[in-house]
Amino acid sequence: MQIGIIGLPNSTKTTIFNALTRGQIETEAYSSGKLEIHTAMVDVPDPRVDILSKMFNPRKTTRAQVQYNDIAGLQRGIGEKGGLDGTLLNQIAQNDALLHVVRAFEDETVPHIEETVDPQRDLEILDTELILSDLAVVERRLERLQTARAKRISAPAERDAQLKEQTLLQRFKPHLENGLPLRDLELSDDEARLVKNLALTTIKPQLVVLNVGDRAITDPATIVRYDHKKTLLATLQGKLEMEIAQMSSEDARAFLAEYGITEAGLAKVIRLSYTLLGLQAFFTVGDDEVRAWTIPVGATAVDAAGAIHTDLARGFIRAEVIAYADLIASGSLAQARQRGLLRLEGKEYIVQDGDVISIRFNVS
Ligand SMILES: Nc1nc2c(ncn2[C@@H]2O[C@H](COP(=O)(O)OP(=O)(O)OP(=O)(O)O)[C@@H](O)[C@H]2O)c(=O)[nH]1
Ligand SMILES: [Mg+2]
Repeated sequence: MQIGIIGLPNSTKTTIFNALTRGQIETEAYSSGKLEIHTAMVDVPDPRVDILSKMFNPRKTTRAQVQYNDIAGLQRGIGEKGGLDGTLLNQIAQNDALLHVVRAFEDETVPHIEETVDPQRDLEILDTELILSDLAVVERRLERLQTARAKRISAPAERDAQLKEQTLLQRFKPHLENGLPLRDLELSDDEARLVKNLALTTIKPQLVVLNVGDRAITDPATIVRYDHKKTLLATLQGKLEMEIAQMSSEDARAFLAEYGITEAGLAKVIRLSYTLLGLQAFFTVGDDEVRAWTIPVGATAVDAAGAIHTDLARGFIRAEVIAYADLIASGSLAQARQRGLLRLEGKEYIVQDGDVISIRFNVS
């Protein structure tokens, strides 16, 4: 899973990136305005993995991971005239979801490119740039498809797909022209696949993070109104969270308690990202390794096998499954087996969040 951090210049993107990745990238009061990307992988915090690891005492414990990309270089006006610069656009488009950082704190020592602090306005400025950029992408692609049709340069099979794509893009265009993000549109899986390789940005699920500075505001609705599909809002105390992320876990716990913060920003943002992207975890366990894996909600046992290795999906026979809570309540896998809590499931079984799974397979 890759999450791209976007926001206006000096909106505190790098601060949030550091908070999420325990990073030490320098943050500055003045924005350089250059295209600059920082990348880091982060373990997904999941207390269930710690507990399973204690139970099995494996040689290796592997957590699911998320990659954060801190993308600088967006500003007002950038989406007009043919859209975003190709490199910047690709940097944004390669992510599964976008984390949009918006400044929501006053501090005279930190300049604001729009002079005043106004989260609603800032949210809309960047939104508009991305919508304009998508509109440029859609118009360019429509032109290309029309030329291909006029010149009949495509093979018949390809022509059918292109016609479908054209119909879909013709639906996108007025929607974008009305100033709305593409993620508001209901798309079938087939439709989503048709435009997957176009560098569209507003089609991506978006998590808006309001940096509230040192104010303990937890309800984003008190700051902005932003009602879109596949969109979640959260508040973070940016600088504070960054400092917490850079502490030892013991110090961090004490600090969180002192400030009345119930969940560290890192955990909160990852949790929301999972919700936003419709993801969940399942586990594999053993003396060798306890490991967390990420799959979409609704994925089947054979999908889970495929997440581990394509061979496991190909040679899939059965999945041996136990719910996390049942395993913990039993005390051990052997006990759980004795109690008859391990189930054998077939290919079509819908995996539940926290399932502990062992795949039986046969590849010849
Ligand atoms: N008072 C206060 N200042 C903050 C907070 N979070 C970040 N800042 C300051 O805001 C300034 C800009 O932060 P950055 O994280 O560098 O912003 P950015 O969006 O990465 O900037 P560019 O990449 O240059 O566009 C820095 O001086 C930070 O110290 C906060 O919670 N409170
Ligand atoms: Mg930065």
